[in-house]
Formats: sequence, C-alpha cells, structure tokens
Amino acid sequence: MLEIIKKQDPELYESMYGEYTRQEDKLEMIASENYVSNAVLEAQGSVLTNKYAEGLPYGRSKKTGDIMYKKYGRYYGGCEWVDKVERLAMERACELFGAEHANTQAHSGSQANMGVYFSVLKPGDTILGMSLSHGGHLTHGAPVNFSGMLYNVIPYGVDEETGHIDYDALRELALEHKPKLIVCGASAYSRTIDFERIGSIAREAGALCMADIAHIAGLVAAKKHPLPFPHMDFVTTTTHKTLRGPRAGLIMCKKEFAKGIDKTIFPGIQGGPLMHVIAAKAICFKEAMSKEYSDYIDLVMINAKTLAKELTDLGFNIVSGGTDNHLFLVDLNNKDISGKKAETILNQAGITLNKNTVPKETRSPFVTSGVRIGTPALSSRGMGPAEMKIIAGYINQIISAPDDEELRVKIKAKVKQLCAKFPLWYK
Ligand code: DSN
Repeated sequence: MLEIIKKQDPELYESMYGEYTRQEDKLEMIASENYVSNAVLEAQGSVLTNKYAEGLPYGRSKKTGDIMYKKYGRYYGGCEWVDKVERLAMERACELFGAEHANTQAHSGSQANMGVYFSVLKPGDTILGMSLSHGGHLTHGAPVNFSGMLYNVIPYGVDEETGHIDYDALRELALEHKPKLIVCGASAYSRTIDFERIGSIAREAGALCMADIAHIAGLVAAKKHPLPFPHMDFVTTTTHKTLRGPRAGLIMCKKEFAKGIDKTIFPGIQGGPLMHVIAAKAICFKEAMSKEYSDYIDLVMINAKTLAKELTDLGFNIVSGGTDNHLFLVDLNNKDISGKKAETILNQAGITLNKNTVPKETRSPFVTSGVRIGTPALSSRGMGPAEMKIIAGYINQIISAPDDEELRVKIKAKVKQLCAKFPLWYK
C-alpha cells in the first residue's frame, strides 16, 4: 500500500500511512464513516482522473426536453468512454433507488442539496428543514450555512420527550408558513423517517419535498428502510456513508425536474465532473444490489440494536430509547461528563466517535451532552453482536473512570487486539 508515495514523498507518506494504521487499529464508530471496497478505491486512483467531461453524456430534444443519447452533450472531445461510465452510474442509481432521473455529478452532499435548492428556489423563499440541534444537517437551513443565509428557514424537530420527529408539529408549521420546499432527512436521528407522511404534508401545504438520505442510503438501497420515492420530488445523498462508496454526492428526482437539476449542477454550480469518482459511484451502486450487501446492512442494524441495548443495560440513556437504523445518540447527562470529554477519552482508548447535541441540550455544539455512535464501519470489517457487547463494556469502563489514564492505555491495547482479528483488506 502507498509504495510509490513512500519512495517519492516520504514526508507525506508518513501521515498517509499513519491514517491507514489509525483506521486499521481503532474502532471506527463515527456513524457517517465506512471502509470502501478495493474496487471503489481502485476506481478513484484510476486514469479517469485525467479526463475533463463538462456537460452530460447525452443531449436533449429541443422540442420535448427528453434525453437523447445520440446527441452530444459534452464540451470536450474524447468522452466516448467516460460517457459510458456516467450512463452506467446514472442507470444503476435509478434502479437502486427507484428514481426517474439521476445526476451523478454532485461532488458532495452539500453540493447535491445546493443543486436542488438552486433549481427550484429563489433567495428569500421559505423552506422547512430539520433543525441541526435536533439531528438535521447544516444544509437543511442552519444559520451559518448558505441554506440559512439565502432562505427563510422554518426549523422543525423532534418531540423532546420521545426523541421522535414531531410530525403533527411539522404539519402545522407547513400549513402556517406555506414553504416552497420541505426538506427531510437527518445526520443524527435513529428512527425510521416516514417519507409517505412528509410527502403528503408537503402536498397538503402546496410544497415540493426533498429527502436527504445521506445517512440511511445504504438501508434504503437494501430495502431495509422505506423508500423516499414516489413520495418525494427530490432525493439527495452522499455515497460514502452506509452506501459504502466514494466520498461524493448524488441527486435523484422526478422526471419533470431533471432538466433543471442537470442545468443547476453544470454550468450552475460545478465545473468538470470527477469521472474517477463517478466510476467509483457506479461500482458502489452495483455492490449495493448484491445479496452480500443486503446481509451487510442487516448486520449494521443488528449491531446498532445490540450495542444500544447493551449500553442501556449498563445505565446509559439512549435518545428515543433505541434505534431503527445504523446509529443512535447517547445522552450523557446522567453520567456527569460532556460529549466533548467523552469523545476525547474514548479516542485515547482507540474508540473513535463524535460528540453530539441531544434533545433539551444545555451545552454549546462544541461541548454537547451526548455522543453519536454508528456501526457501519465495524460491520464492514465483519464485527458482529459478540464484539458489540465487548465494545459496550469498554465504553462503560472508560466513561465511568474519566480520570483513569492507565485504564485507557490498557483498553487501547485490547482494542488493537480486537481490531487485528478483523483486518482491513487493502493491499
Ligand atoms: N458530517 C456528516 C456526518 O457526520 O453526519 C454529515 O455531513
């Protein structure tokens, strides 16, 4: 691994190899991270990175706006092979998620969301989005993000007692404020999202609706979470979380919005697409259609449930009482420790996760009263419920003795041994 860089640039190599060993030797429990396949990695390191392909792998009929593969839609010559790559990625995305149209060029989840907003909203329009402190994403209308700066954002959230989305309150807000767009989806929400209900609220309020499924894309692809289409007009996602593909974005939409989305991504907000990354997306979509992948998602969900149950039995408060997906939030208020401190000491013991706000939060987002825990990466390396029970024990020991540095050193060594039983597959 990294043999050429090792010879050519030892200074850089040291840090890159350091990151590789960190991934290999530690328990990666950040809910949005994963380990890609060798095929996904190979595509991203391929010669497709050399090619400019601004435009699309098709033209459109001037009369109807329909896609015409015979028409040339690129601004550069020599795109005959990358055209095939991008079409494959688009077709596979549509098949996987039941979409009428896919644009696979978005470089990231934020750009995918920007692509949708810019295609149907004008500055000052009203949108409804899940508040960041209740589990939403920055791009769903946080004041510090372009979405919060450009639009009139009405935030909705969870019922602070149950930790579940308050759909009745969401409906009332929608009917009162008549938003142009309702955005659903979350970065820190452990329960099934009722796309059908949100879609019906949007129609009642005369709004368009978009689901950002970045976190649960793998569960949706494996049909272990209800599908957003046909209830949503737009679906955006990243491809690198539970979906286990390259670090990138994807937009899907109903056919009537296809032309607007394509135009907004290029030339609207992006230049040349990253063809090596689009190839890697095509690979991950194919992988996500397999039986192995479906079994993997089952394991991710069983592991999350097992870990949440074990921690509950050890006296931890899990927000909403459990999980339906790949992650959950731990409210540490009864443990007399902040999320920041928990993140730091767990990392010192080889357990990587992130601090997170919890319902009724009293601390700042830099400190927080909780942590977010996810199982996608551990499940990719083959860990199962037996390992989740061991890990719950480690977490409990560390949080119960926050000043015990020696304990952290001991557990770090045990974590390394555990990880060695589930080696990464990179050559
Ligand atoms: N940063 C991502 C996460 O951790 O959920 C969201 O984009």
